[in-house]
Amino acid sequence: MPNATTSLYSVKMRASRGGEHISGAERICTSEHVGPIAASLNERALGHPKGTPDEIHLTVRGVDPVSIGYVPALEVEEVPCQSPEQARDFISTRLKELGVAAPVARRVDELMHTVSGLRGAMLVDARTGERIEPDRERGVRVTNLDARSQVTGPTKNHHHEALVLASKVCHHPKILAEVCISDDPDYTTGYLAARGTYYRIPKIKRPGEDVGTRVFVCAPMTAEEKKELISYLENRVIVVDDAPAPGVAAPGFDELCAQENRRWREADLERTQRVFGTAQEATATVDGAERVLLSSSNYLGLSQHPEVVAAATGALRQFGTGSGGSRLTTGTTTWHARVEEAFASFTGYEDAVFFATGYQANLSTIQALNRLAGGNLEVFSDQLNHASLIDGCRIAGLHARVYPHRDMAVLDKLLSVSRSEHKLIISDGVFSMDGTVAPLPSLRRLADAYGAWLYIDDAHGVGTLGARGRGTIERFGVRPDILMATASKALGAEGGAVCTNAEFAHLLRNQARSYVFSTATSAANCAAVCAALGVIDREPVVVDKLHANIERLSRLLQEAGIPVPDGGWETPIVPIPIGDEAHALRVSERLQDAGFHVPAIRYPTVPRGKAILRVTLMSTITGDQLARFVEALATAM
Ligand code: PML
Ligand code: MG
Repeated sequence: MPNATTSLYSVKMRASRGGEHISGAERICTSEHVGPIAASLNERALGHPKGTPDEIHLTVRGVDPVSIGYVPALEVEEVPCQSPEQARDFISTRLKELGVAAPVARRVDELMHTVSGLRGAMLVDARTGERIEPDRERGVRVTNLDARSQVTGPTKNHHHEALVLASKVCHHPKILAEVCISDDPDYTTGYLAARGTYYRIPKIKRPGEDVGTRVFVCAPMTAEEKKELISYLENRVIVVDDAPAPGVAAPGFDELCAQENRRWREADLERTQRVFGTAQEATATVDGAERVLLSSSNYLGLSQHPEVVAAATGALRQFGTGSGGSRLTTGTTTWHARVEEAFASFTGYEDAVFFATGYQANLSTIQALNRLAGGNLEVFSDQLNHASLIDGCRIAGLHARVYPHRDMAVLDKLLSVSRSEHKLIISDGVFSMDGTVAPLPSLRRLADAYGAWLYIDDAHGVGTLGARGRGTIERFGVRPDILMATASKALGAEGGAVCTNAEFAHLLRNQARSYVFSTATSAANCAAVCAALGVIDREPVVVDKLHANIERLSRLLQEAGIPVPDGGWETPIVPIPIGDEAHALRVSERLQDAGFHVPAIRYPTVPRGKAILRVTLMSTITGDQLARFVEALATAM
């Protein structure tokens, strides 16, 4: 029923993965803010360091404005605390000052440090020290609250959210005090709130310590009063009239960075780099030790091919190292013009536009396509697409409709209900983590049926698929409207070429931002790419060698009882399923020790519990090396 006064809504977000809680947040707002707030809470859920949720619940519920209570924010006082021991002393002293008997204060301290993992807070009777909440497993969850000063951001503001919550809690006459330690292992500031003051206590726990809970110390109550209190905490809508808290300094730059890095590490997202002392050849020096290299994208070994190196050296002598500007200023040499012609003729398109990296090519091309569509491009994107395609959509402000990996039935359905004039289907040609190939014929058919443009990023297909190494387009005999071919993988150099019709190529040269505003890649790099394309053209045997290695590895794996798809693998990316993250790391370590460099790929690059070893093959790896590898793999697993 429409309200006589302003309509207010409560917007709540709850995100989980496999049933496990990841994050939650809520806001109260007027109708025009519902959309943006829901979007920002959704973004927060998706960007949470604990991982990508598989379920996000967004609830929007009308709130009767007359029922809302307004309460003042607590005054914030910073406690100069140097250690968890000092924090405990401070809390027990303060509780005693509030009239809490020593044994009860000790009981609160004990609960704070032994109970964790509750979704809600514990209620403790100030006279007996007993827990009085009805559900001990869950505690009492304080919800339906917000602040007037709408402090929001893409990440959680612990302090502000806690201040708002404590202000609601302590406003109730039956609450004598609230004590809180964050359940975030990295967030070491906690608080005690009582009598209008929020005592902010730094170093309440040690970083990484697995404690975290809230205790509400309550005055003695009748059963009826307790019911009323719980209903207030859970259901009563409270807006906290907060002023920006004085004296609460934001963490300094260093501290903020350290916090974020720690969070990343704790979430198991931190990665380290391997340092190579030699070229990307079948045998390479990795972190000072010699290893058979089974993780490079130098699929055809062209980065060391004498012709490729000679071409780069010649151009280096003639043009020097840098290009001195963007393609539209000084950055176009004869080699830049030649590399674009070479790509166009290699792939059979009217023209090609060469960017410094494939990543830049995808970003700017999607942006330009959206602009071409008047800002109304509707994008349909495979769930496993490369980050550069996802980022391209994001940077263009597009919300892509994501279809399950290679699921043409779902794509068909999504396209059939689309009302957009301009539609774009984007897909990797070869998927970089699972080595699968996009169903190009079906994609082309659907694109034609629904009047969509088809964009294929064939970074891992060019040079590796098809008898002549033209990639997925040759493998299927299908022509996308836009083909992004990279020079950085099978071609052994750097850069990304957008192969397309003459008009769109012309448009890109004028409007693609990373082409216009980024310094061009060097002439030497362009010369290397031209030579690499020439080698594949003249000596398709390098491609045959790669195909032979893919077949050989598939056979060896099968013989060793390691799962391989029917008919064997088709691309040089061969994922070995392991499952458990820790086990994958162990297997990878054991292989290192046995002389093979194969990285473990873990969540979040692949789903949790689906860790793989990602083997990539080069044409230069010998049959003997592969046989020894599979033997070592079987032992390591
Ligand atoms: C929580 O994570 O829920 C509690 C955060 C405590 C915030 C303390 C502060 O910084 O004021
Ligand atoms: Mg918390």
